[in-house]
Amino acid sequence: MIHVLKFLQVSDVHLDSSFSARLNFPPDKLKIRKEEHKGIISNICKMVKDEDIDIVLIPGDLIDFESSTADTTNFLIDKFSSISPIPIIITPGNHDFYSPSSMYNPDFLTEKRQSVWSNNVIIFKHHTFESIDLPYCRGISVTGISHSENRPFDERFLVGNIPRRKDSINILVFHGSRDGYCPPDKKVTLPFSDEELIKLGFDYSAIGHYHSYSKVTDADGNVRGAYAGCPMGRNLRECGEKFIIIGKIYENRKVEIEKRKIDHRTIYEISINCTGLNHNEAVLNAIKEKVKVKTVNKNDIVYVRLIGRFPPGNIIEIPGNFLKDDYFHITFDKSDVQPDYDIQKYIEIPDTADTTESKFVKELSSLVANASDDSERIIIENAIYYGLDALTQKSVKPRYED
Ligand SMILES: [Mn+2]
Repeated sequence: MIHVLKFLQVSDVHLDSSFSARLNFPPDKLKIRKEEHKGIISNICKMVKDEDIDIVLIPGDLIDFESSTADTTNFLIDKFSSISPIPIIITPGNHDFYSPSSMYNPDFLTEKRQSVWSNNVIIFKHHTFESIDLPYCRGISVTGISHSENRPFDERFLVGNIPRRKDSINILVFHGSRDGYCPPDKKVTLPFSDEELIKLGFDYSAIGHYHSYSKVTDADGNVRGAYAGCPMGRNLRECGEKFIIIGKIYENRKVEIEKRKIDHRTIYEISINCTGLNHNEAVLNAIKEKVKVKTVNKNDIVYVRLIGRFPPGNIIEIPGNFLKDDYFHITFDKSDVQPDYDIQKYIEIPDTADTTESKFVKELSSLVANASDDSERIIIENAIYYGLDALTQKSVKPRYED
């Protein structure tokens, strides 16, 4: 069967946003990564030409307004005009919301003596759903909505009826929160459920906001919408493979989508438990082994978090060049490793010289000796560590074994 429309969907690029400080990029690597971030746009434009894409769908957060620069705006305007007349549909999100003083307003760009968006770039500007027909893509109608400044999207906008064109293939494009998929600490905006979306009757919905790929299918297993997620990772909440979507819509309204990786690097967060590793080389070996298993190739970005307990007084030392040549970038975070207490030392303190810590350890150790079974013994042993954390470090960190 021949498709009637081939689309490319990308969102949540967040151009001009900062990269996580925790990834600890040295200046040269950060510079490369920033170029690669912009390179996503160049790659997309190339794909549009190479793969005969009919339309580009961008459901929001293309750019971060708070930190955006005129340079990036001009870059986008230039790149997008290079694929004219292929339509590029933009429905601004909560990070690139439409406002009179936004780069999405051509009058504002003119005022600032910047060039304006080419005719193939279609930007939705209103806080309500609108439909447009596309002269370049016959029989296709696109419906979209824009986020705007100071107007929260708390209501369930997808409940009820959003007009569609009767004889067209109808595509819905928006930036919103699918119920049940919102990661912790992510803003809920323009919330909707799968049922609400499917009931609207659009042939396909291109959705932005969440940074992971996910698709919405109906009861018959047909694809009815999808999040591409962000196309490349910038921080530890964006670990793992990231994608854009290439999709095809057929005459019978069936939709086929394919996720495509366009960033050649992946961020991995790997935890190494140091408990029971009582010398530095053992820690280095454990890192080496696990990192090798969990990563894919030399292009990757690796964040190693050491956790657990290490003998008190000993310091984990990671040589400056450790595994550096094996990856684009690797960084080690030791800040979660806690000292492993020498319980015997507290028990051996004579009663006359007792400290609060030694009294506490002795008391609980006698409970360990009298524990009725293993599970009770483990609970009391853990309590000794938690108590020592509280007494010596004024904070309690959960033990890995819990
Ligand atoms: Mn967003």
